[in-house]
Amino acid sequence: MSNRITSWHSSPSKPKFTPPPGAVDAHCHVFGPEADFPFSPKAKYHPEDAGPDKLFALRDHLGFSRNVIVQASCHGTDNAATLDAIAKSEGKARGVAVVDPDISDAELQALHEGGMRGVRFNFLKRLVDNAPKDKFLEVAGRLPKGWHVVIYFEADILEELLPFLAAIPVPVVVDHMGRPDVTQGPDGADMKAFRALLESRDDVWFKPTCPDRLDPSGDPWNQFAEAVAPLVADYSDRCIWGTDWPHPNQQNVLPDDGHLVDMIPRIAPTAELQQKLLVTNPDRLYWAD
Ligand code: 0GY
Repeated sequence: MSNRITSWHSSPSKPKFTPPPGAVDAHCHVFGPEADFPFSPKAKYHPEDAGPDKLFALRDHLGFSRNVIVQASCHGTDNAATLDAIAKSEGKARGVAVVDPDISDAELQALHEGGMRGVRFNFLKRLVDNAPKDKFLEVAGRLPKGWHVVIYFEADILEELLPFLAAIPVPVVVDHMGRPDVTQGPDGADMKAFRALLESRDDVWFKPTCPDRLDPSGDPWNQFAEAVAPLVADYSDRCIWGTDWPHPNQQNVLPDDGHLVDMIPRIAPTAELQQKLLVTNPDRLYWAD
């Protein structure tokens, strides 16, 4: 592969919104550095290095206290780069791993000790070659205590995934709300289907994240704000928020992370909602022990 992608804004603005003390950016990634942590031969994109130093500088710039680092698909099932970033965070980061479903129980336990608290199952065909549901369920049944599953899919496959989602024996956190079409508005078909999933069990969580990916109208992403705020209000105990830095695969318009942070008071307008979204909820999932 060639043409390394720089997918992040070079000088994000300072947000107007000040996150509360202890706030967690609960969806971000690290890339490499490649010299230490080579990308997977199966990676679908080849990013520039975006290591822990850059991530922690952004955390401080945006006014956050902690990170949840989600293993990105470009690193495949080798979690070394993510574990390295967690280790360098001085207790300020936890992680979500991507694993080979044949992983041993001892290896899962080692990931727990390295700060992982969940596994991610990715169903995006442009990012991964296959997503073996039966094997995913097998590994979900033997995760370390307190772990959850993070799942990434697009709205058009939600219906076919329902039996699989219902069978997952631990809490489920849905990346970017399963990528609904936010232009349909808060009562559109995609949001209705996603609400039905949230109603189907009380341990399905979601990330009201990625306006830059979901709202074609662009920054300031008004359609995203309109479609998503009611979801956060109605399910305020089950949402966590993140920047998605370094925005894997973004190439045309790179989101200003300060502007992404300024989406928070638009989807969570009260101090109480902001505290849940940024502190209480991620604490329950990632810092319970
Ligand atoms: C995201 C979104 C994307 C990429 C990945 O692991 C990844 O490569 O998650 C995407 O391209 O939509 O949440 O980071």
